[in-house]
Amino acid sequence: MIVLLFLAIPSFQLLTAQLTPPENPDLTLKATGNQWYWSYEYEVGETPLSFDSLMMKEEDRASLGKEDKHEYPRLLAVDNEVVVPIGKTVRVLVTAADVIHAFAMPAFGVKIDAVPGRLNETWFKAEREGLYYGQCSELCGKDHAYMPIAIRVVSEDKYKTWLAAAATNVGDANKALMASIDGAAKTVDVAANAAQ
Ligand SMILES: [Cu+2]
Repeated sequence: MIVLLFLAIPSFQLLTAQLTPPENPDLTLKATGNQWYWSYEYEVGETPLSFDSLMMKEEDRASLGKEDKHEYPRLLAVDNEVVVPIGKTVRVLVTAADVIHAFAMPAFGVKIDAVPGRLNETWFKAEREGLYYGQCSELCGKDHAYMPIAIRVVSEDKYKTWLAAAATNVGDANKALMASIDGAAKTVDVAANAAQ
């Protein structure tokens, strides 16, 4: 009992911290799990931006400009990444459209169930630019292993440019963003995924 008590106190504190943003979020994102991909919605402006994010097929590497297998690993790379600004508190609302999934991003310390009919809330604040990968973490059917999560953390300027372009065409916005990152000196490529 005594040992359990000592474990319980910090555990509950950590649980609360994981679910409560430390300040008013700068951006709210909604992630919806589907069999078998994620769809995202940005709460921005009058019309929310929304798009689907599917695992990249190997044959699409060239057309997506994602030939670099270190940066875009097989089974983790997606067609459309979530793009967020660095150093901002991002609230993530997580739900599912069909069965239970789970939104997990180990490098951000985020893992939360995506339950149909229920809106779970978590948050993160990315401190390094780069491309981060996570996976669905609740067995959700035959393609459970093939619905990765990819979040790209970029500077505020790049985020704003991307957001404006994404309103018309997400695919083109992503290509322009990738080009602007490749053009600049790459300080961080695939960041901190070793934390997994
Ligand atoms: Cu799943």
